[in-house]
This record gives sequence, structure tokens and C-alpha cells, in this order.
Amino acid sequence: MLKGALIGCGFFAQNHLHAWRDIDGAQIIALCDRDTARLSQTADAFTIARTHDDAARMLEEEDLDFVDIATTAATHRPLVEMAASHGLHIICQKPFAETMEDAAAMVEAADRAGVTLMVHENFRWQSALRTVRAVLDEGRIGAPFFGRVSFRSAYDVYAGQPYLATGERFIIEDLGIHILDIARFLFGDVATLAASTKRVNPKIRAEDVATMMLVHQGGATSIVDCSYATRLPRENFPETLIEIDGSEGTLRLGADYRLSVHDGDETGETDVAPPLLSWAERPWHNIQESVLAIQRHFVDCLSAGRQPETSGRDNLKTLALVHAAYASAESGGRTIAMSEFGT
Ligand code: NAD
Ligand code: 89V
Repeated sequence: MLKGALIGCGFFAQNHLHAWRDIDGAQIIALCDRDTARLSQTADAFTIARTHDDAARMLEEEDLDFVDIATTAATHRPLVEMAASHGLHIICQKPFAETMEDAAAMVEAADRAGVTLMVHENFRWQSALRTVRAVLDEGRIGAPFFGRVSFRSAYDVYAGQPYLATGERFIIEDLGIHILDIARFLFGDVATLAASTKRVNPKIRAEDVATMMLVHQGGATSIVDCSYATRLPRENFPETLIEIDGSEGTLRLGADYRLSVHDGDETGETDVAPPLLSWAERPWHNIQESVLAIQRHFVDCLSAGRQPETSGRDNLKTLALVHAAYASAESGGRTIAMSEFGT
């Protein structure tokens, strides 16, 4: 049994902890948060006796195999470096880092220590998106030449995560990072990117709308569009909608998890709604299901001695897309070659 500690007992960590209870082969034996009220509430809710308000002390005192870091980005580098120096395997929440330099330093620290570092980039683990990827892998629509990966909502994310309203950057860094990662997952790595952003909601500080065009190294073009200012007649939060045109057919993942695949002759419609886990709550259940899947993947990778799909090194490419998108938007939509970011 792998023994883990969770650092950061805030809004999203509760999902990590529920998921850990469903995973054989790993157990969270200690919790850390510098906010002692959150720490004790979480310890009571999940019956975890060993608690710490200081991560450095926890790592000295506990006998651990891994840490699960669920704090916000500014604290990731010191926590990852500290865990690596103790020889512990690491899960680190997204956004991996605020800067590419910090992200690269974390990857190096993990490599030096010989430990596994996985970024908790969970959206690509949503079962509907795994089904989309399987359809592509089966070749049912041929070679994709166009894609759209779209997340548009007016859900009040600020209620649960107030920092989203006050940060200097918002939608690309917080949500776009997932949607850009899905575009990489479906269409491969990216050669160039151009972006535009907008702030529609006057009550928040940064951009809440972003539209990005990606040219993938394999030749497909994709549009990645994100909005938290889109008032639809029926709220889709937190569904990612997909359109793919391939040489032999088309695929559409529409609202309410309806998947339609047209292979040139026949059209198949499937319901790819995620299961509602016992601890999940609508509408978050597809994200919650993906949390379980990615944490299970981490444990599987440790036991098989392989790198996770969203290793720290892999995630440098997703994070570079985020930085390229801001650079493009700030320059009025300049097309950025991803080689400028070394990816
Ligand atoms: P939060 O502010 O609610 O929780 C963070 C917690 O970390 C707080 O309780 C804080 O006291 C604690 N903390 C911060 N620095 C610490 C340190 N050095 N030592 C110990 N404790 C420390 O934030 P949140 O909304 O839970 O977000 C956490 C991370 O999860 C963010 O990076 C966010 O982007 C990410 N997130 C991911 C998803 C997803 O689907 N992958 C969804 C929501 C949030
Ligand atoms: O998944 C996330 O990273 C969340 C949200 C869905 C609100 O964007 O912050």
C-alpha cells in the first residue's frame, strides 16, 4: 500500500480525498494545510488522524511514498522541490506553475531525485473524451483535419473559487489550460498558436473569454474556445464540446454528453454521460470522475514503473500553450511559433 500525504485541503482537494478512498493500492495517511480550520474540518470529514500545518515538518516526520499537492500555483515549486528532495513521488495540481522557468525547475528536480512527477491535468481523463479519442484511434472518421474544443458557460465559478475573480490572469490559465490540453490529447502537439481574449464580466479582474487557433504538428487545425460569460438557455457547465472533421467522416460531442459519429455512410448516436460516483454531485460529476481516473492512473504508473500521461515533462507543452496564448493576445493576435517556447 502506497502511503501518501495531501497538501492543501481547500475547495478541490475534497475531490482528491474522495477519489483516494476509491483507489486500491494507495491511502492518504496525513494532511497538511496552513489554514488550521480547513485542516481540521477535512481531517474530520475523511477521518485522517495525522495533520500538519507546515509541509516541511510533515515531510520530516511522516513515512511517505508520495505527496498530492492541491494548493494554488504560486506554492507548487517550493512544495514540489521539497517533496523531491525527500525522494517522494509527486502529484501536482494544475496550473503546474506561474512561469515556464518554475515548471522546468520542478521537472529537473524530479528527474534529479528519480521520482515520478504527474500534473493533475484531469480533464482529458473524462470518460466522454476518452471515447472521442478511441473513435479517432479506430480510424472511423479518418485523419482529422479540423477540430473545435469548446467550453462556454456562465456558471458562477467565483463562489467556490473566489481567487478566480481577483487574479491577474483568469480563463486561459485556469480553464483554458485544460481545454488546450484536450486539443493536444486529440490532435497532437502544436506548431503555432494565435489568440484573442476579452473581459466581459466587469466584476472580475482578468479575461473571461478566450479564442485560440492552433495548427498542430500533424497538420490539423483546431479552435479552442473558452468563455465564462456565455448565457445559454441551458447551462452546460462543465461540459467540453467537441467537433472533429476527418477525411472519412465527422464526430460531434454535443451538450448532455451526446456523441454522434458519422463515418461517411452511417451515423451513430451514443450517450456517453459519465457515471455518477457515490460521492459526486451534479454538475461536477464528470470532473469528479476524471479525478478518480487520473489518480488511479498515477498509482498504476508507479506500480508499472512507467511515466504518467500528464507527467511534469509532458505538461510543459500544455503550459507553453497557455503562455503563448497570453503572448499572442497581448500582441493583438500575433501567430506564435511554439518553437519560441522550446516545445
Ligand atoms: P483553495 O484556495 O480552495 O485551496 C488551497 C488550499 O491550500 C488552502 O486551504 C490553503 O490554505 C492551502 N495552502 C496553500 N499553500 C499552502 C502551503 N504552502 N502549505 C499548506 N497548505 C497550503 O484552492 P482550490 O480551489 O482548491 O484550488 C487548488 C488548486 O486546484 C488550484 O491550482 C486550482 O487551479 C486547482 N483546481 C483544479 C481543478 C481540476 O479540475 N483539476 C478544479 C478546481 C481547482
Ligand atoms: O477545473 C478547474 O480547473 C476549475 C474550473 C472548472 C472552475 O475552471 O477551476
